[in-house]
Amino acid sequence: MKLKVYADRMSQPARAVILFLKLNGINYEEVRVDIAKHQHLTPEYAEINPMKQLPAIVDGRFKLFESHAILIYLACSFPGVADHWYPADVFKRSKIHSVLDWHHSNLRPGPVTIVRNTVLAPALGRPFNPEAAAEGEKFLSASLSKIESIWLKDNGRFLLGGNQPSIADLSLVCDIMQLELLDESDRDRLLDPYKKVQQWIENTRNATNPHFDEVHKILMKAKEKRHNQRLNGANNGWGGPEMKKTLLSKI
Ligand SMILES: N[C@@H](CCC(=O)N[C@@H](CS)C(=O)NCC(=O)O)C(=O)O
Repeated sequence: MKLKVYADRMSQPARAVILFLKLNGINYEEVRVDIAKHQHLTPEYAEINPMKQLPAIVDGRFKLFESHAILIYLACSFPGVADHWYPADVFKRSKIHSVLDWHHSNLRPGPVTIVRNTVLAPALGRPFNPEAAAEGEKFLSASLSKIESIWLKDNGRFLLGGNQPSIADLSLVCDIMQLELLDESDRDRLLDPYKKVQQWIENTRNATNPHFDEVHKILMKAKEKRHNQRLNGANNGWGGPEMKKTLLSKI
């Protein structure tokens, strides 16, 4: 039975999983679970992922949630996955686990908090919350500094050195890419001080294209639509009825 991936491409960890599958030519069926329509909260989906979050996979009778665990499972159980994604060497593998564990409670909350309390707030039925967004910015800056001073300190192309990316690069970059939803000037302001991070994002993108751009197309479309609405002077921004419609069809 074909591997099923439950995903909404507006979700960062879902994009990381889809990107990995595409890069490795793994045959799968993408089952769209629309977060905006609360499809992840249905009892049917809870049977697949009791946490009611995306992504999740079903491989035959085996069900799995949590994107890091999914990436590791896929790397280990499908033939033909190149070693650099999740090396057999226990030392290299452990270094990947270390980055991934750090990612969950350090890098991830920054972009999530910023985007949720600014551009997505109205579509999520929440008020804008500049204080929370500012906290998110602090969190993000601290994490980007750590990435530069620890994993990119020797100017390697990827987080674990070497010339090829691992699952850790996919996972972390997909989270940072969520900043594309912000105003261009805000995104640039946040990333500008981190030249090594910018270079690493570009390295990962180049190493994984055309799939990288394809999985992120949904973000770019949402961003472009917002930009056009602003140019047309539509008085609705992210909170207005038009953008709300766009986002609700995309997040
Ligand atoms: N640690 C989880 C995070 C999953 C997660 O937060 N998914 C979000 C989308 S990015 C979600 O499903 N949110 C809906 C909700 O929590 O109600 C993973 O890496 O898979």
